[in-house]
Amino acid sequence: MASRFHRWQPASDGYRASSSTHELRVRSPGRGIFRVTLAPAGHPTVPSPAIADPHADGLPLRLAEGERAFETDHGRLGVALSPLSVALDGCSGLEIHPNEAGWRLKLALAPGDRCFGLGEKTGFLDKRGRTYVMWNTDDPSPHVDTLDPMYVSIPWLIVQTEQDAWGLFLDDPTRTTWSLGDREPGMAVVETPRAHLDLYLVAGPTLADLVERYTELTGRMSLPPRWSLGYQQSRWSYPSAEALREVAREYRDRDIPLDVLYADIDYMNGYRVFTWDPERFKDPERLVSDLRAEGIRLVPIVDPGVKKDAAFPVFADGLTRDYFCLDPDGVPFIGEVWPEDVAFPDFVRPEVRRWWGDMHRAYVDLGIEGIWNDMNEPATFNTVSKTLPENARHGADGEVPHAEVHNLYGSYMGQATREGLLRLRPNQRPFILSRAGFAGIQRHAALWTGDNFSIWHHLELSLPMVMNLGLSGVAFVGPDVGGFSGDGTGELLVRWTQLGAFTPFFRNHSAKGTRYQEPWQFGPEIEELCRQAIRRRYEWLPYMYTAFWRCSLTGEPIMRPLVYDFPADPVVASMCEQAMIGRQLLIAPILRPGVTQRPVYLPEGVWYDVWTDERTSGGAWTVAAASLETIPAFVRAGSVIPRGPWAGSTEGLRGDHLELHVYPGDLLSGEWYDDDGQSLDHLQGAYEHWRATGSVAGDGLTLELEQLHSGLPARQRCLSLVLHGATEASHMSFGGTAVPFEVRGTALRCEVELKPGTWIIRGLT
Ligand code: MIG
Repeated sequence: MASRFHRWQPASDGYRASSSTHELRVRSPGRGIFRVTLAPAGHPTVPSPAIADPHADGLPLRLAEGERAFETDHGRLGVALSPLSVALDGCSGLEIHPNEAGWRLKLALAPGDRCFGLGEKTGFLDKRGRTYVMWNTDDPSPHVDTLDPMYVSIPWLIVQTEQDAWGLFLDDPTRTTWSLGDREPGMAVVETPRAHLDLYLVAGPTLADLVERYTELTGRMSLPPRWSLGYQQSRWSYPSAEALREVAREYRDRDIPLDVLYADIDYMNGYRVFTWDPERFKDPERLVSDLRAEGIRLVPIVDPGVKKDAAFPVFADGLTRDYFCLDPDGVPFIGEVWPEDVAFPDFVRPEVRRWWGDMHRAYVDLGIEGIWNDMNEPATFNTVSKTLPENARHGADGEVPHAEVHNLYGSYMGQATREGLLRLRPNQRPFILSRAGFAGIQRHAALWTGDNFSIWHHLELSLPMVMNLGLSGVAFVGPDVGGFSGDGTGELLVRWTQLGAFTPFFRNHSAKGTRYQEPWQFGPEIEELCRQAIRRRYEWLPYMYTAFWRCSLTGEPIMRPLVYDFPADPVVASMCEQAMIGRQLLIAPILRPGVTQRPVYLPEGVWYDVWTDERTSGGAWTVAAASLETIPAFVRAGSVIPRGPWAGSTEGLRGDHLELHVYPGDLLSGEWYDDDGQSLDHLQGAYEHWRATGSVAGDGLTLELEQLHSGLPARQRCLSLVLHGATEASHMSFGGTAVPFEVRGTALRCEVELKPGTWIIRGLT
């Protein structure tokens, strides 16, 4: 880009400036969002599939400040042409420099600036001080801080300054590099090898604003089926239908809730996708329906590699249609995965996605409702890079080099699978779990964080990893509970299960050759502790489900760092050994063996210990007791939390018994969302949404329960109202009628019919 840019010219959707070789464009695709593209003249930049709606209308843009800034009604972007740099209002400038065939971006970081986001990365919450590469990779080594890259690439950086936060999304699926105050002290340096620079600058000022805007751009998770929020058990592998039935039997006999069992790769006939081993899985339809009768869904794994076997119809058909990725010579690239030689479907092409999606009829016809996508980086064992060569070819004419779409492969596979399931089961929510992905993966699949180890460090690591994914738009995520590789201990499993009960995705999974990891494998004491933790998940499901619904509307992460909710508190600036689950619950998991108490920081306000109802004033550290049955957990004063009795599976949660748990504070608020848990009818209004608001004054409490939306058939339901931190009252009424109540330890409780009304308590002590 040797030559200079001429003056700004208005364009159909923004402004452009040209040099003799390049075209620079500025647009505003949404409130507080500016898109800056820089590309060789005559070669317009096309958004990647990360962008949910590439045709969305932008906002009108005005030139301001003597052509040195652009304005919309919702923000301002400063732009200098020589040297080229862009800056959101009040934020430091991002310099743009040519770099070999691509670009280098430079940004000065102030000493207190923190770096969040970047999707799935090892290390702590603040990513500053290291260099990260975006290149989806299946690396079996332990996920220590120096291991990079991982399975997922999300080129979205949040810069949290001491005042506010802003974000940078580089819509570029190639191998970009992010050096955050590492190679150049005090500088963030981002490099792309691609000639097309496609940059979004997103204004805050809060993390909540940023995630909302980023997910407006890259899309949001659609509400998953309720069963996928339940507890799940997996193993590489339960090798036969009988083995799976046995696990289901154990869960039911032991009265431990369970919603999902997984069939890992050994269910297949010679690792051929869409098939079942004729001996070990003689009657999969029967297996699926028998498990289903117990409230358990079976989710099979589906890898992208199609066994190279002329007699295997999927391979033969894919070959005839030319649907596989090609090597540089134009013949199908043959990798080596579990089935030995395999070809890789070219998911980049819509017709291939459709073909693949339709193939899921083989599963859907058996009653299967969810699919687990693995190895979709894609991983192969027979190349040095452990993936396709960068010059392998995609596209109908083999015109797209692998290097340009590598990071998209997993997302495209998730899209193919989701769209296929939606076609095959119209109006039923699919569940897809993926290992790899790019920005926007949240529209297609949930993620688990891959092959961790059964070690305490990986329990701790899961917190910042899940939270940075949440800040990167992917809220439905969790680690393998108990750890995947290596043998764990009973104590580790208990602590991990206690945390898992509050992470968005909650699945116990373990590797071949390691110790079995179901809750009962470590003796009756450990089993009982896991049972309690898993039941807790079901008790809190109304709260979790409501948080999932919120997330589907605004992108609001379900599990997030404290800085998200308390941005002004310097103590929590980079904190990641505690987390918020939704707006009202704070958890502080135990992360070391033999530990039965831990320091917990409670931000400003008053907090209730969930297990003892003890009140503590925040803005201070406290020490929480945590014998092996307890995960320290605190609720903000003023919260009204929907809960319910546990059941053996989400199916048992009939929604005919709701509990509202009230934690007194000056002002009370809470909400509850419910629907049928499985169809898309909620998008047409078939849901209900309740709001509780009220106050505590003197010795009285008033709580008004309103139904903001009632789109479900009316039915008789029971509501338990529970007031925590109180031991006596003189009078209680609901909807104008006096109601009897009982004192249970440190709470007062009454049962009424669930309907709108006002709960009034007098004479509280
Ligand atoms: O090369 O399917 O991350 O969850 O159990 C290992 C076998 C392949 C890796 C996944 C893991 C799964 C395993 N897979």
